[in-house]
Amino acid sequence: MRLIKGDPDGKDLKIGVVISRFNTAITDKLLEGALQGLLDCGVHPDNVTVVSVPGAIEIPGAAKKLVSQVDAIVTLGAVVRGETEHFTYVCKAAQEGMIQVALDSGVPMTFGVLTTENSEQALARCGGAKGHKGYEVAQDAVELANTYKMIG
Ligand code: INI
Repeated sequence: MRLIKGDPDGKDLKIGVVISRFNTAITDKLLEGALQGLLDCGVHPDNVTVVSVPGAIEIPGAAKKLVSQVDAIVTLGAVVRGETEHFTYVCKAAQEGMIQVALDSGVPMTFGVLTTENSEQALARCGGAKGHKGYEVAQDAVELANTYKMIG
């Protein structure tokens, strides 16, 4: 049997982070955790490119522009249901768009877009009781970049 699983070792990797600003109180925390996750994997800060976009819908487009420059992309955002049907469309656009870019490019991408009923649930997932999605998906991106390199 041949097991292919990358190490969470980022010392030779270039990583892109696409962060949306909608619900900034949440996304600022996601970014902080993601940058820490990358540092803890040994990614050099000079090898991290952060692209800021207005909202989750804009994430796939920015990621598509970035793919040729990096080994993996971390996407971060916060879609909170609130009172509006818009929630469903924003979630779907962000999710499907990211998957399309990842499949078309072959560059690994991780999905750190929180989709929650309210802000409390989101905050619990960026350094609260439910862990830190930004930190997790940053480290997942490093592992995946190495996995893809191993597959060849
Ligand atoms: N964008 C988000 O990232 N989160 C949201 O919760 C959200 N809501 O609820 O509307 C949201 N909308 C903006 C959208 O992503 C685009 O930026 C906007 O439609 C302009 O294209």
